[in-house]
Amino acid sequence: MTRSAAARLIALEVYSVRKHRLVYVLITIAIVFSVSGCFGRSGTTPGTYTASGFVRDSDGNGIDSVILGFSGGFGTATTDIDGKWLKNGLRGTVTVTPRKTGYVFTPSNREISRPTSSVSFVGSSDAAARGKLKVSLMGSTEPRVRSRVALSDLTPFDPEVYAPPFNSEAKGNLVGRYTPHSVIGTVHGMGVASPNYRLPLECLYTVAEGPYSGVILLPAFDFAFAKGIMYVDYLLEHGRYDFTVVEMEIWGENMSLERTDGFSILSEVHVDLGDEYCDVSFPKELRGKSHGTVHVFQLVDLIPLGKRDHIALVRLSFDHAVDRPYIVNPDGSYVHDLNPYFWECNTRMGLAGYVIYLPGLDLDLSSESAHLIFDWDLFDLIEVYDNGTPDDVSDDLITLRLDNPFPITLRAEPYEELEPIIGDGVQPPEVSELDILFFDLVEQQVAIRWINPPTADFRQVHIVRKESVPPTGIEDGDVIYVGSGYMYQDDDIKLGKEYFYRVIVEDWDGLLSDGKTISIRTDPWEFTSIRAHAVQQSVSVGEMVRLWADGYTTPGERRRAVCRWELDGDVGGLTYDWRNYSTVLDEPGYNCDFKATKPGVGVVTATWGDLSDSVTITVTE
Ligand SMILES: [Ca+2]
Ligand SMILES: [Ca+2]
Repeated sequence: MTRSAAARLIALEVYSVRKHRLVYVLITIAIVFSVSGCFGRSGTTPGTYTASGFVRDSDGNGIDSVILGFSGGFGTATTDIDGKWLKNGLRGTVTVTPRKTGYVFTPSNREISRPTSSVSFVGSSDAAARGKLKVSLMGSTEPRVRSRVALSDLTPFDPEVYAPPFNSEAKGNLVGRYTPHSVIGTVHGMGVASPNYRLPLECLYTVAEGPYSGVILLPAFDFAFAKGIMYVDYLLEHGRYDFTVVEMEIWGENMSLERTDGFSILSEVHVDLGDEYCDVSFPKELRGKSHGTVHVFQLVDLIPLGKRDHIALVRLSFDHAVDRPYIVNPDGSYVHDLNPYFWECNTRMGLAGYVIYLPGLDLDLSSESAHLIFDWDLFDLIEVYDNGTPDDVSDDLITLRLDNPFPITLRAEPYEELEPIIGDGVQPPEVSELDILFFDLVEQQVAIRWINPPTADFRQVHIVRKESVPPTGIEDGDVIYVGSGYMYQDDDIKLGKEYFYRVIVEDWDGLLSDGKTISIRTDPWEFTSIRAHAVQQSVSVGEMVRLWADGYTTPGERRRAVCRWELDGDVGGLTYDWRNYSTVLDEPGYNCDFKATKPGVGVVTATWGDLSDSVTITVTE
């Protein structure tokens, strides 16, 4: 692993630790969308299936005595003290509806049609929790009135913070402005915060790798066309509309994370620069992606700031307390102890990348349900400077607008359900960036990610699945998904098979694309060795250490190994949830934490099947 790759992973880790509690909430919520298999249980009647799940509050605590009603005469189930419920003998498509006096549930019901162990709900005892909240990213490529957010008294970005030559006259004259037609980016996370809480606006999916953790699958969007990307109704629990910060983190460069760890990270700005630059190959453009007069750049290569070689994570904070846009850490270097908020708090984080504060958060969501829109003004976003040589276009400089590299505003609009759009009569284009992964972790699952096509009359996609051979069309195989989403987790799978998925786009004319097909084998992960790791092996009493275990396959590929964890030595305890500590964890997981309580030497052992590996940890006063 190169040093910079290691730095990237560390930054992700730091960030995920900081968000630990939020991730926990996220898993509670995200799991609502995941359907995982526990088929093949003994004692079930042929043709019937078993479903189970949890009902928890937004802090992750189980809610007991919730009655779950099942449509079709299948009766009810009731949650236990941990919020868990289970129902045998279901058949066909059944709607599950939770109820408990004084509680409101998100979602209010769910439809199931196959074995699943994660039909979960988030409950709130705040009866005022009503309404819907939706978040979208929208890019406008048309000239228009800038924003409904008051921008009158803003000070533009100070060009002195830009990297050379953009901080001086050396860049030459502005010779062109262009509007990108596609801005593809991976969203690392979004959230809202106030001095009293932080909550994620989660569009992420996870694959469980232990009781409280999961592999995070990051979505990617085309910011020019992404609409209605997520529903964040759970924010309305406890009347949490009084946040003063909305934040979003996006990746600025393409990054191929190891396949078993999740989908690759994407960042591509597609812009047609016309005939003048047809034969010019800019030093930082993605040559394999550029075509004709269209040039493709990673976002970070268009940002006129410094330290390109560091992590290209761009953190945008829309903050009520900010009266002008400004950049923290404009050189993009690693910040070890950033307090991301203006109020006094204990929140500390490490981050490599840019932190950009944008003003104008003035949202009132308390009176009615709302639609939060991250509105990216793409019109003339790209500027070209002649580099002081007006007669030579080959050395011209390309950058985001220097007056404001991030013309993004956040606004709230009345909530509306998706309305039909007038079709253009043309067959829709295909999805792009179609990708697939197989996971053999706590459960077995195939995950598929795609970007919906950049067409105004896009309606939804259909995913058709078939074993062993590719589906030839929408009628050939099982339709496993219909919707306008961007990711699908398929856990109704068998091991040792090859599955083909055809993703077909439907537009508002009712026209279908031919479809794109992708396939994967579901062979179980067999390890020939495992290796346990600790972030550090020498700690003081009171400190925590993260441990994890990797498994290696015969071809030598590294994958996450879901192991049993055991501590030998009276020096502390192991935990998944930072609340309960023990010497043996009763469920397997990919990672756990060790807390040191006494000086001495302890040995932590991870076991996977017949394989095991140990880490020695020395605890000092
Ligand atoms: Ca020039
Ligand atoms: Ca059409």
